[in-house]
Amino acid sequence: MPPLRSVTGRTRATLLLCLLAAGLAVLAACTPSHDQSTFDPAGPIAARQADLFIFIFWLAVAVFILVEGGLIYAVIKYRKRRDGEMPKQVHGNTRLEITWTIIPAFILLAIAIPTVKAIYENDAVPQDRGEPLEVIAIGHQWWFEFRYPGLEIVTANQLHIPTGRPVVVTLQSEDVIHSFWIPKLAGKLDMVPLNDNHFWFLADRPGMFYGQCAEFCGIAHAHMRFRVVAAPEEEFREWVTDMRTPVDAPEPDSPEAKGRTTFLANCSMCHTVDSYLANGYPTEIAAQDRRWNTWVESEGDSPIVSGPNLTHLSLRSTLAAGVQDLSEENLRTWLRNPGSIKPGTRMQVNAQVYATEDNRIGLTDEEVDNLIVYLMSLEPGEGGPTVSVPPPDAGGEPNAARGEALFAANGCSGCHSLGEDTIIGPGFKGVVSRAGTRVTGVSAEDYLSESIRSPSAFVVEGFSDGLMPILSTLSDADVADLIEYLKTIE
Ligand code: HEC
Ligand code: HEC
Ligand SMILES: [Cu+2]
Repeated sequence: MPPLRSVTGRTRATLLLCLLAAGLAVLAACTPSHDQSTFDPAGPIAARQADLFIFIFWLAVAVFILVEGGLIYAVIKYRKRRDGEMPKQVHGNTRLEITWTIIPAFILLAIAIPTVKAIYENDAVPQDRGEPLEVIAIGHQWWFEFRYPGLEIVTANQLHIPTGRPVVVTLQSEDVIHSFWIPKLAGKLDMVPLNDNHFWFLADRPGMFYGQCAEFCGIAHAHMRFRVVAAPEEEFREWVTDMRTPVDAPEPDSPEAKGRTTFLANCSMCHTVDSYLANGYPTEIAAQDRRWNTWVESEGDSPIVSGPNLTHLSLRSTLAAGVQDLSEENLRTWLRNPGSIKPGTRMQVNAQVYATEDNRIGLTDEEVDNLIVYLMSLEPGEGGPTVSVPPPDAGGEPNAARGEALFAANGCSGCHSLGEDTIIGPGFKGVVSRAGTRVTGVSAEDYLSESIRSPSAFVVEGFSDGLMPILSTLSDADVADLIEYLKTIE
């Protein structure tokens, strides 16, 4: 290394400037007006964490000034003054050494008391702030799933909560370790596979808060974000009602209708769009488990993986797990080539529709346009919340009217017309009379109930397997009623 003297005045000035600029950049990270700043807490958990940080910070500043001051004092006072002359050599000073052992012990105690207190306070869900809202947050590579077991809602990447009421979160992970962090509200806590973590938080004021996975979990870790929308109780209730309200059926032959058909054929194996249905919640949970297991069993090679629930997508404000705003333009870029927004998404790696030469979507521009119109039309319709299917008849007789309700409520009509036309699955005109002739030795009833329960058991010629969803929530009575309804389709 050249001696320091050779550094010219100009380089030194440049170096100093660089250092100052770097310092300024670091300080700028502390501005409370940043979306991910911890210096602008919006709830008690984050506030306690910030208070602790500030307290420890000033203690550290005091220690820094004392220690560095002592150091600088000693360096100047006892510096070498004349050539060849050794300064006075000293060894040990019991009194000083005891002092500087005791002082740090007291400092650690001063830090430990409020820290332990805050740990206990942050652990106890407040009893006087209304009934806690229960949420299950699940980390996936690279997006967040949110389930509301009490409200039977499933969504992704955007968590809605009421202000002023505690939210109790169960943290889970499907694949690797992720970490749940909403800088202005709470965190960080790890999401560990096969080991649930629990915590709670509360938003004191309404707002759109930024969340981020805080664990290096893979290639798109930095692109694994989410939003928390905190709104007054009434607004939150409106969102809950919206999420339980079906979309209006698209006009036949409209771009939405065409987009829906493209979606059912290419996307619905990984994405659910109708969790507002009567059985939507348990159905989606079972479907996600199945998608995930399919992926694991194939060692990552299956055309099906668990994907974000897209029910009422247009109510969300972001795309690709909080990375971009939701807009038609961004959707187009995302659908054509997800990797241009987020490298390594399983959507592009696994979906059949991207198994093209250049890994771009294997659909025409028109099909993509229709898909976009369809996705943007996913919003609560005029029809009001889902009419639930009545309970099965007590007598045990199959009930065609109830079967018709089940047919609509479970989305069968999206894929099966009542005529001869194929939508995604065969049209159901005369389905019962042909059912008995489909497979030799299998009666019509058995064929139909098997086709509904495990669609892969018999695959109709000319159709591909894996498109019809497995509706594991259908009871025996449900299947009997569905068949009774199919019998009425001439
Ligand atoms: C192999 C399963 C799979 C298929 C098939 C698939 N996707 Fe996806 N999709 C995913 C996964 C996984 C993600 C999450 C990507 C991420 O954020 O890392 C995703 C994300 C999305 C998102 C963003 C959701 C959000 O909230 O950020 C949209 C929109 C979407 N997909 C639409 C589609 C459409 C339209 C199709 C059909 C052309 C499709 N997907 C086919 C797995 C799939
Ligand atoms: C996403 C599209 C989709 C949905 C939703 C769907 N199906 Fe299907 N269904 C298919 C496809 C594709 C086939 C043909 C391939 C096969 O046999 O698995 C099929 C086949 C069938 C068959 C066999 C028909 C025959 O001609 O042999 C029956 C019965 C059936 N579906 C009933 C239902 C019922 C009842 C529901 C609602 C609970 C339903 N499907 C929901 C796509 C769908
Ligand atoms: Cu992560």
